[in-house]
Amino acid sequence: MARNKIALIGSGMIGGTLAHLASLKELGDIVLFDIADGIPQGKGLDIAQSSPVEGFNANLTGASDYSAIEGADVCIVTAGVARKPGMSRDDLLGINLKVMEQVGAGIKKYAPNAFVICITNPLDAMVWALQKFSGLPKNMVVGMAGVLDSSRFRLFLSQEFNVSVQDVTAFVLGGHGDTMVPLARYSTVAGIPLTDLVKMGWVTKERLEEIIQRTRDGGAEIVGLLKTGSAYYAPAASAIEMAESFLKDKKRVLPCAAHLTGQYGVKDMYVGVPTIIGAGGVERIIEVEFNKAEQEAFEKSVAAVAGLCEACITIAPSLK
Ligand code: A3D
Repeated sequence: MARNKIALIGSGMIGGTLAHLASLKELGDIVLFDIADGIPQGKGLDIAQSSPVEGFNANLTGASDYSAIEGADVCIVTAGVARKPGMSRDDLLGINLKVMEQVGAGIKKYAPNAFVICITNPLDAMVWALQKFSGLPKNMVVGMAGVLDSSRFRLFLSQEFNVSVQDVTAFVLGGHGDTMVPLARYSTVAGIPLTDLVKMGWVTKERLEEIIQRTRDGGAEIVGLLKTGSAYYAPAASAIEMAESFLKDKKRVLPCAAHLTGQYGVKDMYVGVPTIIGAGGVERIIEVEFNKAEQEAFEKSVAAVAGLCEACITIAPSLK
């Protein structure tokens, strides 16, 4: 049986980390793509040279021509620009929208059967535009944000409670980052909802709110520390978890920016919701009931994403 082929479109900080993680996990052969000629080739060769030491089998190649991604099973898109201190994700919209147009055309031509995971920011608008530019089936194009947001939330909760990260689950919905909607009722420590942990005196409501705000600002905290770019280890690990669920038909329940066709009252938009990812791409969207406060927070988040999609249409009217 031939190995899977994974195309990484964008070979910057996240792209390089994706290549390393996918190699270590032996997810398949890897093509790194970038417009900066030499970077994908250099990173591919460097990682390949670690294979005898690490003991993994994978072919790594670098390219600046889309024909190299031909027949890819998975495409992970990080092409574009990342935030610098003082920038919001939304500041990236104009530049990255043009990049999505090129990437969409490349995927449409050479990898129309791929499962596509978009990471480029502003995430919820870029994945929406990428699906339209590529014309791929909507269930085969998703955005990575929820896995990262919930991973950050899980880490901060595990540190607060002094328990293993493995025993903390988190449930987040909505747009990426600032308007993320964490559902405390569905986030647990070993099955005990956070709302019960408040009653049990493990954490106050106020402290929980601080942790949620730190999670929302999780990306900005790292941008502020790094000063030259944004987070890449955790975003890469999160996208790899999604790719692995597709490639191995694991049917993981993962929060992703998925195309909604009326679920949660939202139509033709990508918003973070719990999904099941298997060999069929997004195989199911899980709909839970909201209470009033959750509904309001979700609607606010959806409105923010809708505003970004409108801004995309102004720049690229063909997206309408
Ligand atoms: P960076 O290290 O700058 O890599 C981006 C790469 O894209 C560079 O190597 C560029 O040369 C390349 N590139 C630019 N234009 C094109 C093009 N037209 N075609 C192909 N390649 C191109 O950034 P990064 O890897 O740190 O981040 C990549 C993206 O992910 C940014 O937009 C970030 O904002 C975003 N990001 C999203 C999350 C989410 O959780 C959604 C988290 C962290 C970063």
